[in-house]
Amino acid sequence: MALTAIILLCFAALLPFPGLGERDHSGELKTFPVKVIVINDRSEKISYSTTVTEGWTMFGALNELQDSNSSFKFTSTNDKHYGIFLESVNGLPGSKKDNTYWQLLSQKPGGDITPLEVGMGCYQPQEYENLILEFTKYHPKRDLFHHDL
Ligand code: B12
Repeated sequence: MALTAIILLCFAALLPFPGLGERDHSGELKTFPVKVIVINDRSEKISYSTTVTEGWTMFGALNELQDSNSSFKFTSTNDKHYGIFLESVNGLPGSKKDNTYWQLLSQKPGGDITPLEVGMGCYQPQEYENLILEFTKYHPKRDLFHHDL
């Protein structure tokens, strides 16, 4: 009986569980601050702070901010190919009719402001990053082929 238990334990120790026990599964994920800057249709800038855990997406960061600060609100829709689309911020929606949308931009410490190349359901914010949500008008014909961001 004891021998069977020892054999089973040795076998279990050899089983491949890749990742388990490594840093990512140790429960020691770092949390860090990010800023969310909203630039609305009147070009007013409102700056918010929130805390993000390593590996969260931008969608997670915006949800955390919404849960902790009643003056920030957003809504999103699901695109079946590209994932989560930011639809409205603080009650102001983008509109296909008016060719407006909320553009997603980022500024890392000491860096330039650049548009994100993926949606907020994929993008993972980094430490001290500024996530910028800017209400923007697009040119429908030109943007059908590329983003002039
Ligand atoms: C036109 C276009 C837009 C227009 C769509 C509005 C409209 N009424 O047409 C606008 C300017 C709003 C737009 C915005 C963005 N877009 Co865009 N867009 C395109 C483009 C050039 C064509 C899409 C299209 O019309 N297809 C034809 C129609 C018939 O198919 P459809 O499935 O109905 O198209 C819809 C979706 O594509 C959706 N959509 C467009 N862009 C995005 C981005 C995301 C993240 C989501 C979830 C949905 C989505 O809007 C279309 C109309 O409803 C594609 C590239 C391409 N050539 O395909 C990039 C593309 C889809 N967009 C992209 C990106 C990154 C964005 C932005 C995140 C850019 C930014 N930094 O802000 C934002 C979304 C921000 C947000 N609020 O969440 C990437 C997606 C990459 C990815 N893996 O996530 C693509 C592939 C361009 C690229 N190569 O970088 N976009």
